[in-house]
Amino acid sequence: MGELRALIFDVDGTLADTERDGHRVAFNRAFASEGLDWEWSVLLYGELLAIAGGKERIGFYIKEYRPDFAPPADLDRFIADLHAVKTRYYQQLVAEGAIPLRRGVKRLLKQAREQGMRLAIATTAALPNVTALLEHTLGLDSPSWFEVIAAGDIVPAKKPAPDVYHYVLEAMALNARDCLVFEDSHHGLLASSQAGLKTIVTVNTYTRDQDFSGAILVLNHLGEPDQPFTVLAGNAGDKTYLDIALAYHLHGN
Ligand code: XBP
Ligand code: MG
Repeated sequence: MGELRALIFDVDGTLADTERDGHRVAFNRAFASEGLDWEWSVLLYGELLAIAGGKERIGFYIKEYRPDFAPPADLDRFIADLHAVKTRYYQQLVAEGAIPLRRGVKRLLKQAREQGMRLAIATTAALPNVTALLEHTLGLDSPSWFEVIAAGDIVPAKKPAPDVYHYVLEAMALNARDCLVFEDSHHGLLASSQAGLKTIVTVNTYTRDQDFSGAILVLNHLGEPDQPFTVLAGNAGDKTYLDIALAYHLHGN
């Protein structure tokens, strides 16, 4: 058993509910502004979330849902340009304050910092989207709270592949047994578990029916002293919100 030294966070769905009212809306705005009659409903977007990464998701949609679409000669370029437009819309939404942090996230990050816990991020989303979200929700200096922000195309194989977690562990020179991960999705849990990392899951509306059997604890959210979490699987003892003491306890078990 290692000593708990670092917390590693997923972003989308974990730090904030970014997907339905953030990424999805930004994709739709980009489609409209590029003259495409594509519209990703809340329901359809739930299906498309099976594909991690914005560029990969657009490519999958074209292939599987738009047989009518005549692809341009350089499809990768077309997708990359469309995704760049989407990234601008996403950043606008973040700047407007449309995407708040999930319950308990700010408190836990602050406490972790006060106690000298090392922090990192492992996400499939593009780096500018991650830094924009952090800056607007936690302050301009907050990206520097994280020793490593592994994002987007930093590894070729995105979640559910474990590569992004391997990248973080190597960059921090840590063993998997020295860390705890926070994820919100089955794909995310697959990625972290395959890297040998103990994982706490906070579900959201898109992920609550997924399989989290490999997680050490599954919660509806991290909770606050006056807003207790609900334990969906695992054992949090008599705790009602996730703090560093509970993180140590879960890691040691
Ligand atoms: C996040 C994703 C991302 C976002 C879109 O997954 O799947 O693709 O939906 O981000 P995870 P970009 O939470 O597992 O990291 O458009 O910036 O790629
Ligand atoms: Mg996620």
